[in-house]
Amino acid sequence: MAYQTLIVEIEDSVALIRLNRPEALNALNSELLGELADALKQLDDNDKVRCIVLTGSEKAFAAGADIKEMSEKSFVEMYTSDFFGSEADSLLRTRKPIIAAVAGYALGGGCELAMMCDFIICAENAKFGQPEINLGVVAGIGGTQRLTRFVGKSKSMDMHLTGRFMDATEAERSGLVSRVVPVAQLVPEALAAARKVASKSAVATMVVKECVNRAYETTLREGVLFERRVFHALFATEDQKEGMSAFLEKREPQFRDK
Ligand code: CO8
Repeated sequence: MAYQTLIVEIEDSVALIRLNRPEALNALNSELLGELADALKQLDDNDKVRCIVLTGSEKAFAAGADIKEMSEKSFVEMYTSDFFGSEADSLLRTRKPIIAAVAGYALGGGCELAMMCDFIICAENAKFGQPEINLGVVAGIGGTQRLTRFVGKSKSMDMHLTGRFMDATEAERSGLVSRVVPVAQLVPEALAAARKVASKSAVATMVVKECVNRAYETTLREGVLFERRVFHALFATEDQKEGMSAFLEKREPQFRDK
């Protein structure tokens, strides 16, 4: 998988995607987002891949949408091209788990991209922000909605209205990230987490993803009902029998994704 703006490696059932536009702190332009959508689709279709890690550099996960690319566009150009809408939608269609490993800046579209992943592990130097207000605009790929669900209204308003950055400690305290690790440990820790996810039943991991995401999209009652139905449905899988037998027989399960 050869790309201009990404480096993709696959090892032990885990794919690592590195955003690679160092000259622009991994700013998200059409080329990068198009390549990312393509890579995710291919990895989702690749039976050897069971979990995906998305990362940037030590300085920047991504410093936002590419301001140079956007600055001269008109409303009609943005609207008719559905600027970044289809790329964002295609990221969300990925059924395999995606872990964001964030070091340095995750700003604007970069913060939004991290939040579209399934969970975020960040390095101690991470800085999250939605500074679009400084450019006279607003977040455009879900920031006002997702950050609010992650950290609550008051902190989300603060971030969006002042454009201030949130450091790793605050991000963990606020529930935006699941873990904070030293910079050098970021990718190894994310890959280790991905290998752990990859060792589970792929059917069950897809179901977990659907269930947790449903919590953001429906009422509690409907979400709990959905969970109950898919919990029951998993009893139609061999992996459920294997997982429970392995526990009772005090051995490691051998999941076969069936
Ligand atoms: N776009 C384009 N280029 C960028 C971006 C960006 N978002 N961020 C950094 N760069 C470039 C700089 O222009 C610079 O390039 P050059 O060397 O050619 O001048 C290079 O990266 C290095 O950047 P700095 O010299 O500025 O590095 P610093 O360490 O001094 O500062 C910062 C780092 C604080 C990250 C600073 O670069 C910055 O503030 N960047 C902009 C952050 C920002 O405003 N992000 C939000 C962008 S808007 C957005 O994301 C909207 C999302 C929704 C769009 C979806 C559409 C539907």
